[in-house]
Amino acid sequence: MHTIEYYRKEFIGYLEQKTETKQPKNLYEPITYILSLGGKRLRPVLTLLSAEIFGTDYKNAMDAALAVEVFHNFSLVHDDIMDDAPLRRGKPTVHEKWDVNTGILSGDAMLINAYQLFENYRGETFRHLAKLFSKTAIEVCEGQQYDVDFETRDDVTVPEYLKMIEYKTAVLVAAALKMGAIIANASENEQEKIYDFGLNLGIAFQLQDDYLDAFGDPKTFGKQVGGDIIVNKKTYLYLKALELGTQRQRKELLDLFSLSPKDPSAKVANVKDIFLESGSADLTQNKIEHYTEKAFKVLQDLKLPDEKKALLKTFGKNLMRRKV
Ligand code: DMA
Ligand code: MG
Ligand code: MG
Ligand code: MG
Repeated sequence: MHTIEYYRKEFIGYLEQKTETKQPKNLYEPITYILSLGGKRLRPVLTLLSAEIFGTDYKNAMDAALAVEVFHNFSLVHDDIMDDAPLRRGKPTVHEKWDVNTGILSGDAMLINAYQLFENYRGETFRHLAKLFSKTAIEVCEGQQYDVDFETRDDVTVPEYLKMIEYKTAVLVAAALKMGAIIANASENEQEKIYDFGLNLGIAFQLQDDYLDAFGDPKTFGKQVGGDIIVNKKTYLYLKALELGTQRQRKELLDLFSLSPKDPSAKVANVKDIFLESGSADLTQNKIEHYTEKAFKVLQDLKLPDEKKALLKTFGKNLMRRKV
């Protein structure tokens, strides 16, 4: 086993070496642009980590890790179009730098590229990886569809929101881990457990993503702070503020979310105040912790040496302390 940082470095080396392959000529630039902007490389690191935890060399999982990362970046390019986001990793989003058509097409090409990477696996391993990948891709699309539908709905419930973030975000985190387990030939029971760990961690991750979208530091966040508020995303912060707020706070929040304001920065500031004053911001922090702890509980049932579980726990703990 190695450190998390070691897996990240190894993965970045592999990514740089492989980015040149199979890109359509006219989409080469936007694809290499988004893939080389950086980011945390969380999901591919999870695939490598999981492969070694379940007993195979991480190098055997490199192509699956790359598929996961390329898929993730495809979903980001399309996500930024859907969310009307100007910034990604501190730089203009693909549709801002080029145009929406380029964003759609380069995203599509990346999705196909990601799938093709599984061709490097054989037999049952290929079959299981490809099946998991397709299932995950469809669920992510479904989650993303709910996410945009929620922008114009005013009857979204907390369970609906939690299901939506499970689909759009957590299933990929879970699949990244399960792919490592598949490549290492882990038992079905182990595969299910590590998937479940990933789902809970992924839900915590998205809750935190939503929290940081409102309360992140604009100097380091890399995305537009307040972007979710500007486009009326029905996040946990919003739903809980409506539930917990006073009559006045609820009315103000509904008003702020019902009009497109002339001054979005005033909207963002006012909404953030309501998130804080209603107690919703604190509650969201508790919920992040709740899902992280739930993930750690699942780990207890996995038959793995303590030091391997500790590595996954460190990963989870670092994730919860992130600022970007
Ligand atoms: C993103 O949710 C989900 C997917 C599938 C890309 P989001 O829009 O909150 O992500 P981000 O904050 O990175 O734009
Ligand atoms: Mg987004
Ligand atoms: Mg989105
Ligand atoms: Mg977000």
